[in-house]
Amino acid sequence: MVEAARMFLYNGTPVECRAFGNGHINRSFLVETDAGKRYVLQSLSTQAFHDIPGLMDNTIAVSSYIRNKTGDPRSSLIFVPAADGKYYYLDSNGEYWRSYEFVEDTFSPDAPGTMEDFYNSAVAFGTFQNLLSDFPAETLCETIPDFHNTPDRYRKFHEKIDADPLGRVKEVAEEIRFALEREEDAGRLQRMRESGELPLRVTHNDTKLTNVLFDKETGKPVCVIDLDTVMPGLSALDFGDAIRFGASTGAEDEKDLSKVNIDLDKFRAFAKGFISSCPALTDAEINALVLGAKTITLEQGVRFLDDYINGDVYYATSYPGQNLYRTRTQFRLVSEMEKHWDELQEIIKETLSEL
Ligand code: GN1
Ligand code: MG
Repeated sequence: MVEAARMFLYNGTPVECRAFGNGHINRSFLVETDAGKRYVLQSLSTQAFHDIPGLMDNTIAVSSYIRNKTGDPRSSLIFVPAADGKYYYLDSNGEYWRSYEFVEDTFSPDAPGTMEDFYNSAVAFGTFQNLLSDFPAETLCETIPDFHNTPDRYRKFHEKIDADPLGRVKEVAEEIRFALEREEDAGRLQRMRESGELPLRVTHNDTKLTNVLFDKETGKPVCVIDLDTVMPGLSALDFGDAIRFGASTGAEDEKDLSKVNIDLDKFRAFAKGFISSCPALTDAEINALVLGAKTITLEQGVRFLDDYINGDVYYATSYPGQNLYRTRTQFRLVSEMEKHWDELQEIIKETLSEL
C-alpha cells in the first residue's frame, strides 16, 4: 500500500493512509497528503476482474463523458495518474492499484439508508443511465463477461453443485431447491435481451445505494461511483439491483429472516425517482422493472450460494457462514416480491400515471 501510495501523482506527499469503505471485492484506503489533499486508493481484485487496463479505460471514458456532458466537475470521480501516465499501478507483488480524488463534503449512506437517500439514489442512477443513453457502448470492454447473464450464472451454479468441493451441498439442499425451482423464470430477461425485446443500454450493474455520494449539506446526489462493472446491460437489472439492496428492510446478511421484507414505500420512491429521471426508457423496459428486481435478487442469491459452496473465495466475508446468511436474505426477498407481485406492478402503473 505504501509502495502504491508513492506511485500516484498526488498533490503533496502521503502522510497518512487508513482502511476505508465496505466493498465486497476491492480494498479501499483513504490517503492524506501533507498538502491537505485526500485521495481514495484502491487495490483491485484480479479474481473478479481479469482485464484491469480495460476496466480503467472504461472508467475513465465514462467519467469524462459524464463530466463533459454535465459541465459539473463533481459529477464523476477524478482519477489520478501514476508516474508513468497510466491510471493504474501494478506493484511488485502483482497487485493492481488505482486512485481518485476524495470528494469532500459528501457522504455515502450505510445500508439501507433513509427514504430520502433512497429516492435521491434513484435520481442518481436514473440520471446516470440517461446521460449514457448516447454513449458509444461498443467502445466499452466487458470487465466481467456475462456478469448479469442469469442463465449463465445458473450454469456455473450447477457446475459448483456437481463439484461440491467442500461437501457443503448437503447442508444447503433447501436453498438449492429454492433456486432451481425458479431457474426457468430467472432466464426470462436474458431471453428478452437476446430477442431484442429489451434494448441494450450502458448500465452501472452495481446500483447499491452505497455507490452514490451525497452532498453533506443538501443531501442531494453528487455522483455515482464504482464504475468497475459499467458495461452494456439491461435497465431493469440496474433498477432491480437497487431495490434488492435498498428496499429490503434487513441487512444483506440479516440472520432473522422475519426482519427481511420488501418496503413498498421505498419501492415506490425508487420507481418515481428512476423513471422520472430516465426518459430514455421504453415501455417494454418499464414493464420489465418488477421482473428485474426479482431476477437480480435471485441471481445474487445464487451467486452468494455458489461462493458458499465453493469455499467463500469471491466475496469478502467477516465471519464463517456469512455467504449463506446473505443467500437466505436474497431468497427471502424473492419470496416477498412474489407475494407482493401485483402490488409492485400496480405501483409502477401509478408512478407512470403520476408523471
Ligand atoms: C459486490 O464490492 P461491491 O460491494 O461493490 C459485487 C456485486 C454484488 C455485491 C453484493 C464486481 O459489489 O455484483 O451485487 O457485491 N461486485 C462484483 O453486495 O462482483
Ligand atoms: Mg461494486
